Amino acid sequence: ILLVPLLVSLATPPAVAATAVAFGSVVPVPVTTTATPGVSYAITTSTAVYTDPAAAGIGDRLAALLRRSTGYPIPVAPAPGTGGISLLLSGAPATVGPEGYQLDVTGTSIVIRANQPAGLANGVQTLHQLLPVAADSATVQPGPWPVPGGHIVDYPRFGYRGAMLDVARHFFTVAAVERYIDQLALYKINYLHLHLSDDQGWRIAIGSWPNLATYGGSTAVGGGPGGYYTQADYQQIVAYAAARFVTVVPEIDMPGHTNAALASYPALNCDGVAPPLYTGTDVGFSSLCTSKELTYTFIDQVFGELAALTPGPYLHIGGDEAASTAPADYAAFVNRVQQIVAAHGKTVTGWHDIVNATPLPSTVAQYWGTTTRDSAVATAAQRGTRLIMSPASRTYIDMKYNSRTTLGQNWAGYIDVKTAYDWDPGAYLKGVTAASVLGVEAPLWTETIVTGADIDYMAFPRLPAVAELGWSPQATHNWTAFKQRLGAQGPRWHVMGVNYYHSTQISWP
Ligand code: TNX
Repeated sequence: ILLVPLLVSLATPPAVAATAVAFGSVVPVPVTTTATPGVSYAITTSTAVYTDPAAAGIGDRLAALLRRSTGYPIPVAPAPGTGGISLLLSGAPATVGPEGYQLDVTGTSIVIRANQPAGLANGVQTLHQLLPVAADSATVQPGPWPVPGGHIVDYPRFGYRGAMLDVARHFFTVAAVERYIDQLALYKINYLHLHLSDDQGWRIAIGSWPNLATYGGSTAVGGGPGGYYTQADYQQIVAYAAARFVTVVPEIDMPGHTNAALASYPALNCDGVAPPLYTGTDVGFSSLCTSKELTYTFIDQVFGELAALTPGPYLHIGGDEAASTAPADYAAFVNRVQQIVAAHGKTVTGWHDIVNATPLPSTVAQYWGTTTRDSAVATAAQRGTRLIMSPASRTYIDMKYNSRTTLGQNWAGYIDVKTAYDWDPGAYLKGVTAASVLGVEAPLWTETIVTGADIDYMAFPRLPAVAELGWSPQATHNWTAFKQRLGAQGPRWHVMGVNYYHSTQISWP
């Protein structure tokens, strides 16, 4: 009598049981979800993926995901097909725009419709979250593979949903960045901002200024070996991201945060003397020499090479914490750098300090302050400057969760999940309306972050919280509902090997 249940429980794989997910248990929460109770689609050995030709790459990646855990052949064929999973660039409501989609799961098929490939990619990410958690296993699992039935119509609130990774304070390999890109894409984050230079390291090879990478990239916070991306490495990251509908925004921080560059080339210094490399964590002590013509030749050549390698629209010029640059010099410098970036056909983004210059109409300022009042930023917004919202006390995922967190900093406070989630990017800053807000971004500074497991720990579960603020309509904002959907992601992260923080604010299943 006792043996039978014991055998049954032994035969059930522990953490990866292939049970159906609740329909609508998706992060970010879709605009509208309608479950069809009692109906589900079963992925079987005869399931195929049918795609419009322009979406073949999206179909291939979905099929690869399904093959890995199901062991089924999952062929990819041109649409139309009968049954199976269809990715179609027709029949989507116009209201879902370029990034939205419609998803229908019935007993006989799964159909995702969108107006653009980006929309299909987002629909596939929703489908991914509706797959049993076991689908994220790297090895073949027994199944079954039910997808809950229902109808979703979904599109983003903001066009810019970003994450920043500081690869300057500590260097992260191409593989680590690609892993992060996969994690971003799962939560419909569509911009990856790479902080490629700072006092402690220069992380991108520049052909016309080779010492930047080879010498300026040779250390890191704490004195480690550092590292840098070759231009081929950078292009690989850009292409990997693009295939997942993530656009890379490269940042070269200036005029401050430039010790690595100043150490690499004596001529960039006003006194012609290169400082030593720096491995500490102070900020505000370095400045490019704003009065030297060579400085602008340098910037033109660096941004020229970067623009040629970067298909996305934005180049980020940093501009933060320029405490060693006189205010008038700072304003003139930023104004001139904006022109250089524009001459290379790109749009400037910069930390919000740049509103102290005269932003071009196209320039985007990234708000990183700790208060909800900033009159200079509000005035700039009223004059047309668009904002990316990264308030440090909400979105800085390098902040500790609480006083017991060993990684991270606390200058902007402690940020547990509710603090990261419970604010409105469209109404956060006094005097700034949602119309000025391009979107949100969660920056991860890495003074204390060294490994991929460290990135996981700080990003999860806060990154999905910020992702939901960027995607989901304000009308759906609800902490109680959010924390339930977020908790349901825990078993998936476990299967994926994500080292997430088990916040006590969430009841993890
Ligand atoms: C401030 S926020 C910085 C970074 C640091 C970060 C640490 C901003 C634009 N600059 O240089 O890494 O604090 O949290």
